[in-house]
Amino acid sequence: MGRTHALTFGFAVPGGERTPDGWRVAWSGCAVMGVLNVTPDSFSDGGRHMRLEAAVAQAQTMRDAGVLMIDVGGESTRPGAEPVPVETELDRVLPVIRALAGEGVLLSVDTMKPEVAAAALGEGAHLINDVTGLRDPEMRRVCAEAGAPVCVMHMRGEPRTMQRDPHYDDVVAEVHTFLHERAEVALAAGVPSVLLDPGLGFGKTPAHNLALLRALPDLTGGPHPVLVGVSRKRLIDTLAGVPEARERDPGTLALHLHAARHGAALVRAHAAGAHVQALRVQAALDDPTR
Ligand code: HH2
Repeated sequence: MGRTHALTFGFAVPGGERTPDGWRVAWSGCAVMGVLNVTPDSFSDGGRHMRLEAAVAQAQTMRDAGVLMIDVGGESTRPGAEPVPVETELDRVLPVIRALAGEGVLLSVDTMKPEVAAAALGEGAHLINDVTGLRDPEMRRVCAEAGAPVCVMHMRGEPRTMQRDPHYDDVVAEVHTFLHERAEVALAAGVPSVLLDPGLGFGKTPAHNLALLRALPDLTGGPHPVLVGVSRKRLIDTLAGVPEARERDPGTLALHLHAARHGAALVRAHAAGAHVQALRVQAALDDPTR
């Protein structure tokens, strides 16, 4: 069996157990965060789940496949993406959160905006996935007040410009130090628990991404669960020559299985069912009682 990971929430959540500190969701080995983008322009699933029925059906399929949580996003963060106004993001995300709130699966919201986070948490979301790593102090306040955990991700710059010649003296040290510092700040502000994410593809060259993937044991050996997300990203094209994003699931699985073997608690994936299956097989291989 893999290592046990846990997140603490300040409110009752699906699969959560009451503890003196709040509600605890624990799992062993690597679980799946299914991606549900309610956007017209996400790089691999843009426009596919803009209708509410399509989004709900996709979420139910992922839940039934066995994902631990579903990450709902209303703003693309692909390299070069333009920001969307708060109202637009709210209009995309809130109906989906409302529809899924009773579906018995943890709901994360992929947003950089405290207004969107607050409204989504008010409608039944459980966790905030902030690709800016809580840059905005208001985001910390919103999450702490609601009792919601945060996925703290590392990004160099902003999506519009982040892939313009990113530079680090020591990418692994810089990213890991950033994540540990942001985690401390978040916990000190009252956020009940955090996930850490090295932010693969966010202001990083292929060499930076590979260095971070190879250094995962340094990050996963720490006190916080680690999320890894390379699903269908350009890195797979660079490594294996797959220009079409939707054809990158085999390469995604190879990298996510590596992440799982090196201690990742969650992988963020579009092909959620394939990931649940592959991770179960890998976990069985690693289980000496089988
Ligand atoms: N990657 C994307 C979006 N959000 N969040 C975390 N924590 N980690 C990631 O690696 C990550 C993320 C980009 O992928 P996707 O959501 O498919 O595309 P888009 O940003 O175009 O909607």
